[in-house]
Amino acid sequence: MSGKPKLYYFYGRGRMESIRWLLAAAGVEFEEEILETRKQYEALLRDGALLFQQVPMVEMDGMKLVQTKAILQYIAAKYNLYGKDLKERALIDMYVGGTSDLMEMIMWYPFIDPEQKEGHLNKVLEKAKNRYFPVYEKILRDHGEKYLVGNLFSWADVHLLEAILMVEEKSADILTTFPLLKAFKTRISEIPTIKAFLQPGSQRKPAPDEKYVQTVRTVLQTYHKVPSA
Ligand code: GSN
Repeated sequence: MSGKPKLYYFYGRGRMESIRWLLAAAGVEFEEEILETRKQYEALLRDGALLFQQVPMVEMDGMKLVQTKAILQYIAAKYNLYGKDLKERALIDMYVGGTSDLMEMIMWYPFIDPEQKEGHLNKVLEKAKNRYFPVYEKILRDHGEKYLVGNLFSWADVHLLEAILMVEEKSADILTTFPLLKAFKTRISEIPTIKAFLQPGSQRKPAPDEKYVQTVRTVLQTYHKVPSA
């Protein structure tokens, strides 16, 4: 064993991408087992490797971690990206909760029936613009600091940058009316570990395509019921 965390997921973003982002931001190298076939997934089930028969699963520190939020919280705490005290931790959880809700709506987009895609996307962009981004813009304006919580780089910053880039892929000029978020994006993107993750050839995954959707459906043998935005 290499000692590096090993990530079990598809070749795509889905629920694993925020975990990749957080490990990369923390400067932690990781390996990936890419699930391409139903057989691979069944082998994991047979081995009892997936506590709730679901991925993401991350093998690290002698554990087989599942449940995306638990995995992220463990990594954030282990690598000092989770605030200085319980109150900062609560703020980080709240801010990450918002960016998670926003990103989850975008995560479902490729699985939506074609005729519903445009309506879903419009709702997501409306919420980004009128519900989520104004909150983070105000937080940065009110305290005037570089980072969202405690004047210290945290998981909340990593998650917000991931969300901003994801929304920008759908609407390139979304930050026009959010000058502080624009500056935040530039600032956080310059952090060396993040800068490296943003370079081509990193373990960051591309936006989902039809092949990704088909692989997920084949491996899990499900047709996702998509929650509405
Ligand atoms: O956040 C979490 O990790 C869990 N609460 C949900 C994990 C989950 O739903 N995983 C899916 C694949 S990733 N995309 O949705 C999964 O493994 N589904 C198979 C199943 O039988 O539920």
